[in-house]
Amino acid sequence: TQLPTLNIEIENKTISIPIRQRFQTIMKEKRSNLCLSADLTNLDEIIELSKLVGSNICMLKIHSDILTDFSLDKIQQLKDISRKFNFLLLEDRKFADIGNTVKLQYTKGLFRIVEWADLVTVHVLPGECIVQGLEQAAQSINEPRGCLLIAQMSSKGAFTDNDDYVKGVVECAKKYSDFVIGFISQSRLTTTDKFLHCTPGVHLNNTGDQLGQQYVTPRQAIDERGADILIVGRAILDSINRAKTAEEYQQQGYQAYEEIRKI
Ligand code: BMP
Repeated sequence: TQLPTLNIEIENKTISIPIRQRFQTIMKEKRSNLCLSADLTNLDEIIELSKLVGSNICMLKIHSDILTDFSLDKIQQLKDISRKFNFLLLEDRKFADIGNTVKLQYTKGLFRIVEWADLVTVHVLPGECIVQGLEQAAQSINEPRGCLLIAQMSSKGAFTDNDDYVKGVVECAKKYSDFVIGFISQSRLTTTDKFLHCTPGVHLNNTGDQLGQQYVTPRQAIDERGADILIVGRAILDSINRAKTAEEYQQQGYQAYEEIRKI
């Protein structure tokens, strides 16, 4: 398999940067390990928000299937902003079907996810064929693409709380490590720095919601849950000043990341 790469023109020379390396460079350059989970139902609002917090985040995560005004034009605008502010776009699609079906879900339909999402999330429940299907589909695009495997979930009673399952997910990541650049996780799963651990369920003021979400603080997420990237949604979205709150999570998150991971 070919490494997913981004072709960038520098002084008329084209260089290729694998998506994993690009992610790590963005984090270092921007001093940010904050992924904003923009769980809003209006893409125009997400576009405005992404300009407001663009300099504070290393990644923006969306759920395109909750948007009431999705269009390929608007998603292109968001993609342009992500390039301007230098953050990745993650579609939290949570693919969970057989290889052939996910290939279609990734490339076709209303959303044509492969055309704009740098990264997607994937359940490995169907087995490694799901990753094969997505990786194959990604090769039709002349831009780097990658995925995050959902190893563990933040919600109460998650069935991912099973050592054998998690071990299987890690094995799958190792086998397809060109396309799989990390995990959605609640603990450190590998000793190498190769895989980025992205952890949702982060909030400074709440411990959970009414529907099973469980929160830890940014420092706990990094120290106790092994996170590299903090995925933060309502803590920022529901705050009075989203820009200021995003900056707080960026600063607290990156400071803890530097101290704990000793990068
Ligand atoms: P919030 O910070 O508002 O609770 O949002 C968390 C986000 O992360 C949601 O978009 C949710 O779908 C996602 N998420 C999660 O909360 N737990 C997981 O285990 C995996 C997720 O993708």
